[in-house]
Amino acid sequence: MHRRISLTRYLVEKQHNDGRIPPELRLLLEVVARACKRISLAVTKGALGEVLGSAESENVQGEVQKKLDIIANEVLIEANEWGGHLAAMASEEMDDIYVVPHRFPKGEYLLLFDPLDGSSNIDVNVSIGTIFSVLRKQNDDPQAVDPVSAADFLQAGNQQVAAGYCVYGPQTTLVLTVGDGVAMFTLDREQGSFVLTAEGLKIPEDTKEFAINMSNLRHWDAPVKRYIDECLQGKEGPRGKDFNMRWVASMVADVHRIMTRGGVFMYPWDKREPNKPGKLRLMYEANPMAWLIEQAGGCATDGRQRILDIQPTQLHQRVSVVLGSKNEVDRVTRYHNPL
Ligand code: P6P
Repeated sequence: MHRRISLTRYLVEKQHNDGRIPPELRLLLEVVARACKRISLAVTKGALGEVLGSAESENVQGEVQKKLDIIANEVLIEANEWGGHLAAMASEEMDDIYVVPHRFPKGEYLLLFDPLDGSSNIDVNVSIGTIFSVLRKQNDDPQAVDPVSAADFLQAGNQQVAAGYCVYGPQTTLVLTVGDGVAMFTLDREQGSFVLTAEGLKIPEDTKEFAINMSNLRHWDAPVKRYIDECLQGKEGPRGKDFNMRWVASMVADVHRIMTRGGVFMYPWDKREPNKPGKLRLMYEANPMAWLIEQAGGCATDGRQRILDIQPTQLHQRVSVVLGSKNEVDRVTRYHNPL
């Protein structure tokens, strides 16, 4: 067991000892973690908190919003808007960016989040989570009419300065990177603080576990069908080993399993919506998860290119995702890019 280091102490040491993060970024990450604690409390209340069920509204994705989606979004906005560390926020649950109101001080950071990923699992008590990504506002033109716009958010994932997720499961666990590896913090509910429980996470380069929604098999492209078919053939097939399958349908939970024991997660393009590159969102799902996975020694592509190198053109654009154990992701990418 680690010497008991709180998230606050971990971030202070990153700031002072390593010079890794400036004070405003440390404040931002502490505020996001505090918001995740509040979301965790709302989630664990379940039916007792009258927070289950649909909000009878749709988000920009055309998906029915759950009450907890909206609660989580509001918690993150209210926690972060007054601190002076942000210029604006973007969320899966909001069509447009949220510019920090004039009455509050402004900062140089941009915060993006999926406030509650895995909503379809909320009402059935399966793990869900918050995903967040931090960018730095690039152009600082004080004369600009609009101090910040959606265009400021359209930066490739390789520009992130921090990324993380919080999974609300049997434990509430915050997983974070600021670019020098991945650390994991478990919420001590008695103390009300996140405590460092693992750092320097490393994803095994090989795995026997894949995560994909098999019900979409008939809709996949040939390279994905080939990869999954070879896994299903087991030790008698070309892979020479048996595979296991897991699919939680909460990206946060599936990625956390991979972060903890390896595996490969896939949400590829499929022909149900041929004009969309995939289901998952680039800016606040794929980019933060891709950076975390790479920081832990894994790989993350859209089947053809590194996710973190994709230059976004729209705030809510989607992307295919293949991420996890390096040698498996490389294989899937090879199948998409035959020589
Ligand atoms: P499907 C949750 O809605 C989500 O965005 C991801 O968390 C998850 O991996 C995926 O969608 C599940 O999608 O089509 O299997 O329900």
